[in-house]
Amino acid sequence: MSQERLVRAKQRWAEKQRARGVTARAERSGERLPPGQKLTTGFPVLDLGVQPRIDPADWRLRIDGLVAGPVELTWDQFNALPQVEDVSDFHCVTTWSKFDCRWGGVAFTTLHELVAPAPEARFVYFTGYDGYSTNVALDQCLDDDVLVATSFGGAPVSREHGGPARVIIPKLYAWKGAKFVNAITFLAEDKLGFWEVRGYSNTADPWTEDRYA
Ligand SMILES: Nc1nc2c(c(=O)[nH]1)N[C@H]1C(S)=C(S)[C@@H](COP(=O)(O)O)O[C@H]1N2
Ligand SMILES: [Mo]
Repeated sequence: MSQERLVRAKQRWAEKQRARGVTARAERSGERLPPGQKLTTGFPVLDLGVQPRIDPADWRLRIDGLVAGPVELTWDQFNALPQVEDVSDFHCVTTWSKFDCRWGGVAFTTLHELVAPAPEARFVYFTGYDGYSTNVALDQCLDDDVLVATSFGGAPVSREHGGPARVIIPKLYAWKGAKFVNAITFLAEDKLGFWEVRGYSNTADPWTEDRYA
């Protein structure tokens, strides 16, 4: 077969497969959807039954622990930091995933630089205004897709989804991202968060179905 005909034949085959939804199925069972997850187009809400209402004038983000310069940022100070956007997939341990979430806010690495953690700091403990907490190894937080997000899809993060600001760590199950975030603490020793003390995995890798400890 000539190369031209081969290419045409492949193209027709690809179009047919796409029409039959093969691409979508392959994506669901293949590389993009972690094992045991189902794709959702909605955006379920998971919280502790409280959605704190925080006026931006009262909002604070404290960053402390083993750092050279602890800070307590106001809403204006936080928003004056360099802003980034990142599109990522969202995987909840209760088996739903959402693709192509466009988050905007401040990169974790920016906050890390701002407070200059000591070399002994190897863990991060996040606290939310609702009393939620979660812990993550510092090296997991330093990927450039880890954000303290204030926008979703170009609009402010809604209260139900953790506004004014929530943490996003795309490579881990979503419980590792604190909604309504209020404090970020750098620690030398790991300290288990809300779900981690209740049997959820400490490492939370969706690709190995690392769900419960
Ligand atoms: N403050 C706070 N953050 C939280 C939670 C919570 O209850 N409180 N739930 C976690 C869980 S289990 C998941 S799956 C995601 C859910 O985010 P969503 O409600 O925007 O879907 O937030 C995580 N962060
Ligand atoms: Mo979750």
